[in-house]
Amino acid sequence: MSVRIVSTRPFDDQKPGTSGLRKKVKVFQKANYLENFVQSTFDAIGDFSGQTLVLGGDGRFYNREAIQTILKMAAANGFGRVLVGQGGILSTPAASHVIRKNKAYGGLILSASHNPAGPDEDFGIKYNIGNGGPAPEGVTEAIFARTTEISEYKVLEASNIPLDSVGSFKLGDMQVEVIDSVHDYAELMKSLFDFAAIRKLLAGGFRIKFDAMHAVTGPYATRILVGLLGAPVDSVMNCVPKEDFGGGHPDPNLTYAHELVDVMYADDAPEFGAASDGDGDRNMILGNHFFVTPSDSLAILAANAKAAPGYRGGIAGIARSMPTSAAADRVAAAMGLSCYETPTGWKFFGNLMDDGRVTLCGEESFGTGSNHVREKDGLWAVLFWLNILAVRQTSVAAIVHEHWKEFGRNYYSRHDYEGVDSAAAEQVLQNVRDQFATLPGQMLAGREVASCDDFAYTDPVDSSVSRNQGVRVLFKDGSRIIFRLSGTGTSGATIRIYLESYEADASKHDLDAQDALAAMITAAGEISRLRKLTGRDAPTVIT
Ligand code: G16
Repeated sequence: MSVRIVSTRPFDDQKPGTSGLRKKVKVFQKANYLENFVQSTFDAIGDFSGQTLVLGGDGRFYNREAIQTILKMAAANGFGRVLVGQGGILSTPAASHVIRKNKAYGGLILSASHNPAGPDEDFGIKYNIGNGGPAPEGVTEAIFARTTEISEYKVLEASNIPLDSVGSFKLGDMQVEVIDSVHDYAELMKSLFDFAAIRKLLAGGFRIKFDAMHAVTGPYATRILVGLLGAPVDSVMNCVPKEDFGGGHPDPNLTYAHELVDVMYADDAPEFGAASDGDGDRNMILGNHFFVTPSDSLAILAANAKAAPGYRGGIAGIARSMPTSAAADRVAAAMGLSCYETPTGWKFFGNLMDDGRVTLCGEESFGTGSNHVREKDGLWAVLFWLNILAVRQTSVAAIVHEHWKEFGRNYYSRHDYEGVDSAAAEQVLQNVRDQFATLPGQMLAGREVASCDDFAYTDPVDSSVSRNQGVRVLFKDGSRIIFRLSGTGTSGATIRIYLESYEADASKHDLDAQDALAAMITAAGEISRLRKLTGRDAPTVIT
């Protein structure tokens, strides 16, 4: 087997976004496109000779082909060992755990998360560092810089490795271990949660429904919920990963997870429902006829953390992304804990966790997790909720209502306008920026504007600064309107508008969030002139 050095030319569109490089499959299939990005990553990450790389993906179309290419490139570039998930499957949180457990140098995760899959849809690749978390901006910038000047890549001339059963193979001087995709992750979950109590809850007739949306969590949910916790087989749905995710959009929200939503809002609905996304890091939590917002979920997990054995000793602190509601801040204040507000993107939590400042982290974008790995973790959140329900012996809705009664309710909603013309989307944000000087002091939606800014974050651990992370209109009563452009889409632009207002009075906690926020929603449209610029009358998705 010999190493081939292939000449190549840079592509001008390989800048990683919020979470790695995401493009249409057809783009990744262009000659040298994947290879350029992988070689640029290898060139940028330092000296890994003889070290271990973790490799796996969410099983979407092009996963298997990309894995074979990357294995041959890893061998040619001097890695000592690659741990690859069986069938090429590793959920994002499982990959994070495998990196940490094996003290790997890093990992390549092949996923475009919740974006649709198939020959005409999306593919993605991201590099995670040795702590198991997404590469911080310094690393992604170095990778991007390398993509702009790359002139050759290295690949081993070799046959493909069989991925479908666990085994050990040699690829040149490099060892390839095809590992069970679920085992290590399931062991980690057992160490954090009271499996005996959850098993008892489920055996007592507490009915659950988990929707893997034809994506990566299927094998994990089946082994853990059905195999280890004894849930009936029909407690899981869409649990065989498909290369096109069944033609769906595996984003666990009320719009895209409608199959689960229909089950949870039917007359004979189970007590608990949950869904995860393409690569297994997002989660949506539902009760019988009840939706838990991701922001509330983070706050509730924090307030009830001691129910789970893994967190019985207490939590160090909480972090949330800036657009996430301040519900968790109230819990942190009551518990005497620090609460950090970071830009959107799980990568910003890594330093805080590594430095021991926070245990729980969460984002409004259906992401919750803890320092057990360095990624958000969908099934972890499901098990945490089941553990709390097993201890408290009440319903999801009752837990949330009691939480609001104690801490107040942060009414919250996100309005997404997908596939908008990029220039128009930029202008929507600019329109608000143009009023930064005049808005403060004005009344908007019946509230006084306190200040406006472009959110900037200084990492308290390494002092790195990230600017332009969202346009904020902050009100005197704590309400907020935030405008941000998505960093994960692959065509056009997606405008996200995040709306939040706080209500302490428990007699006013039963409004529909859209009604409670109606005046703010109108105000957001007016100050941004969104309708005129985009031609849109209504959001594509409301969560
Ligand atoms: C990714 C990041 C998340 C982030 C989300 C935001 O999620 O991992 O930390 O909250 O993007 O996406 P956007 O920039 O579109 O608002 P995922 O699940 O796609 O990897």
